[in-house]
This record gives sequence, structure tokens and C-alpha cells, in this order.
Amino acid sequence: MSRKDLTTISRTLAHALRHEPWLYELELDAEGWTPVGAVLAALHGERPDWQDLTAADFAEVIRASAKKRYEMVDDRIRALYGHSVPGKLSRAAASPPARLYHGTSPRALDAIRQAGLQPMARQYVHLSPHRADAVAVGRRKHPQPAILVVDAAAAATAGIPFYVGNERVWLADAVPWRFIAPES
Ligand code: HQG
Repeated sequence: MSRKDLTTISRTLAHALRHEPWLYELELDAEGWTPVGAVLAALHGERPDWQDLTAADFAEVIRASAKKRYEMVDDRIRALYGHSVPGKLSRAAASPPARLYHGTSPRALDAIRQAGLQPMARQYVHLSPHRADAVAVGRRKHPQPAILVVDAAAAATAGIPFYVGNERVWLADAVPWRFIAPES
């Protein structure tokens, strides 16, 4: 399968598993899982050239991507982060790295100073253990993103929960400004 096909499948999975599962007649459980068979059935109906999609194609999408967006275990699949579905999915809290980074548009800084980092249209705030990843995330919003450094150790000590999305994406319900320092 070509990279372009894999990207199109990945985008469709993102839509189905993060945002609007009901359009694919899918139900996510409390942790975001849904049966692989149900997703395949939905995608078989999406496009004529997807009639033959199998779970091996989903495995290839997961393997070929630089970002680990989905996981497939036994006969279930879920998105690991990025959700906007109503009804907050449950995640197990975990002890974060001491420092986490967030890349954003400089235009958002005033609002973030006021309200802290908020999940906005998604269920969670997304944070990166690696600065370079935060730069890449921020570039989706602005060519010269602002980089915020989150003192996750202090925030966790103060009782703010953090959750694992994958090894390069950490999640939080919100992060107050007092734990954030903008890079100058
Ligand atoms: C900003 C992609 C105003 C926040 C990425 C961000 C990531 C505020 C934007 C994942 C705010 C939300 C998520 C406040 C936060 N006032 N703006 N109080 N608090 N913001 O796209 O973190 O490729 O929902 O700074 O790589 O950019 O799809 O979040 O700019 O991992 O797999 O509100 O999505 O992954 O934007 O990106 P987003 P994000 P995928």
C-alpha cells in the first residue's frame, strides 16, 4: 500500500476513533476501544478501493507512522490521544517526566497566561517530553511557535494528574499558568 493510501486510512481512523465515531456506527468504550471488525466494516463501505482492507492494513498504518496514534490489541483498536468525542475517556494517571513541553501559536499566549493550558476542542491538553516534538506540534499553528516549558514535577506534586498518551505524548486535564514558563 502506498504512503498516500496509509495517510488517508490514518486520517479516516483519526476521524472515526477520535472525533465522530457515530458517523461510522462505532461505539467507543470508556477507554476509547472499539472492535477492529466494526471499524473494518465501516471502512469497507467508505471507498470502493477499501473493500479489501484488513487488520493487517491497520497494523501497517500504525507501523509506518512516525507518530504512534493508534494501538491495536487482539481484536480491538483505539486512538491513544487527540480525542474530541463527548464523554471524557478515562486514562490511568502516571508520574510524568520532570519537564514537559508544549508548542503553540504566539497569538495564544495571552489567553494561556490567563487561563493556563486548556484542552480547548480536545479532551486533554497535549504535552511532549521532547522539545523538538513540541516545536513540530506548534508549527501546525505558527511557523515560529512559542515553546512553553511545564514544570510537571511541581504540578504533579501539587496534585495535578498527568496521563500517558504514548511515550512521546503526555496528557493533562489542564495546566495552570504557575507551572508554565515560556521560553524567551
Ligand atoms: C491552545 C497532533 C487559548 C494550544 C499534535 C493549542 C498533538 C489555548 C490549541 C495533538 C489555551 C489547541 C494535539 C487557552 C491551550 N487559550 N488557546 N487557555 N490553552 N490553547 O490541535 O496540542 O498529528 O487541539 O496551545 O501533534 O496543538 O493529530 O492541540 O495550540 O500531539 O496525531 O489551543 O494533535 O497530533 O490545539 O495538538 P490542538 P495541540 P496528530
